Amino acid sequence: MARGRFILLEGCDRAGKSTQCAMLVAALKEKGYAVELCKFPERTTTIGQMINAYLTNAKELDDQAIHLLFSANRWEAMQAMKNKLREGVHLVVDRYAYSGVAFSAAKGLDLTWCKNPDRGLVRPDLTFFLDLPTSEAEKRGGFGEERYEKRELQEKVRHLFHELKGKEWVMVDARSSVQAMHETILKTALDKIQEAQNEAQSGELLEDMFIE
Ligand code: NYM
Ligand code: MG
Repeated sequence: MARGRFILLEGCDRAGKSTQCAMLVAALKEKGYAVELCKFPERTTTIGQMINAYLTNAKELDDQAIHLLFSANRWEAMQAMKNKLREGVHLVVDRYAYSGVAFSAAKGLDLTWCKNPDRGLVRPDLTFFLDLPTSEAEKRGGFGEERYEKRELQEKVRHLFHELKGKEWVMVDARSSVQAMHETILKTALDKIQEAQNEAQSGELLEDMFIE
């Protein structure tokens, strides 16, 4: 049995990631695939609750401290994610280490320093980057509710995402309709899953996030 595929959706705030993640999970399930949704930050854990307090402005933290908490929030999920992938379950993931680096570096932290705590996490097999101009994001409902949802910072984050673009990235124009985006994402994800199933070898996990 082939291992599950790690499919990530990344992007700036209000790009439509959560909607697309939910639609992708539902469509893959309907086709009979074992698939689960993961989300970062995962706000339900103890670390996640600290992150939530920071994002909702209930708590102040140094930039370095919150950066490390976001990373720890991924590491605390890692064993469970690896187990799922090895069991053949596909994971659809809403944000990951690219968000971690892009948001912290946008605040002025050193890029290499930002990557280091996430080094060695499982790397996604496929990353969709939902690209949306900041001027469009601002018009969408809810923008500005949380920390980081400010025009100037989002511009920097978007620029950094483009700099971080990895070889497994697929760019998606997030100005397209929800349905059009879904169709593109589903087709590409199915190709990736089927390509994996045709491999003679089931494939090892890619445990080399940010390791060149
Ligand atoms: N964010 C998210 C970070 O700053 N670092 C991270 O590692 C991750 C995963 O949290 N503005 C930021 C990006 C978002 C915010 O994410 C909350 P969401 O997807 O809106 O819950
Ligand atoms: Mg958000």
